[in-house]
Amino acid sequence: KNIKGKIEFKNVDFTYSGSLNPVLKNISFVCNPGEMLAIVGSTGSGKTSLINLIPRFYDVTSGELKIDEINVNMMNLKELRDIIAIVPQKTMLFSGNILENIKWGNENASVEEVQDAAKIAQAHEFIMSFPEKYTTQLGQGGVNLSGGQKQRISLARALLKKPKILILDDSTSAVDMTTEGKIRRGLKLYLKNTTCIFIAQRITTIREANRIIVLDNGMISAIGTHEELMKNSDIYKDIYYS
Ligand code: DGT
Ligand code: MG
Repeated sequence: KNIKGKIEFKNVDFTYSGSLNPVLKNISFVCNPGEMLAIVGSTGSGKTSLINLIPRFYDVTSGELKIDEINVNMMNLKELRDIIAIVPQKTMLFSGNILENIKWGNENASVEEVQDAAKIAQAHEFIMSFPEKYTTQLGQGGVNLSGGQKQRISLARALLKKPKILILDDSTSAVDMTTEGKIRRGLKLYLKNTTCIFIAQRITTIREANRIIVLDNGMISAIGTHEELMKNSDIYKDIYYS
C-alpha cells in the first residue's frame, strides 16, 4: 500500500487501565512523512507511553491518533504493525544465534539484506569478529553481548523490516558516542523516506532531529528545532547544560 508515514496526534489523553491519573495529557502534534522527530523529557515524563500508542500496544483514552489521515483504530492491526518497526527500550533477544535474532519477524530476508541492516546498525563488524560470525549462539552456552551490542542487534532487526515508520526508544543509550555518530549518519541515508521518531538523552543525537518535543509530566511543554528550544524552553536548556 501507498503509505507515506505521516503521524498525527490530536488532543490525545492516555491513562493506563486500572490507574487513576492520565500519563499523557492533551498531546497534539504532527510528524510529517520522512521527518526525524525527537522526544526528550525526564524519566517518567511519558515518552515510552507516547510512542507505544503508535503501533497500538495501548489505545488512546481520548482524542485521535492518525497515520496518513486514517484513525489507527480503523486500520487493520497487522497492516499497521507491518509499516512500523520499534526498537524497545528494553532489548529483547532470545537464545538462538545472531542471524535468527536479526531475522526474527523477517524470516525471508536474504543474507545480504541482513548484513546491510547490521552494517548500518554498526553490528556487522563485531559480529564478524566472533569465530562463528552470524551463527554465534546468544544466551545460555553462547556469547554474552554487552548492552550496546545487544542494542545494535535489536536495531538491525528493526532496519531489516524496512519500515515506513521507525521508532527508537533510547535505543543507543549503551552505545559509545563515536559508534552512535556512525549509526546516526548511516540512518540518515538509509531512512530517506522513513518517518523516524526517537527518544534520546544525548544532545548530540537530539539536535540532529528536524524537530524536538519536550515532554514534561505527560504534557508537551515545547516543540521546535534545537535552536528554537535553546531560546524558548527552560527545560530543554537544562537538558543541554546538564
Ligand atoms: P524513562 O524511560 O524512564 O525515561 O521514562 P518515560 O518518559 O519513558 O516514562 P513512561 O512512559 O515509561 O512512564 C510514564 C508514567 O507512566 C510513569 O509514571 C510510569 C507510568 N507507567 C509506565 N508504564 C506503565 C504501565 O504499564 N502501567 C501503569 N499503570 N503505569 C505505567
Ligand atoms: Mg521510557
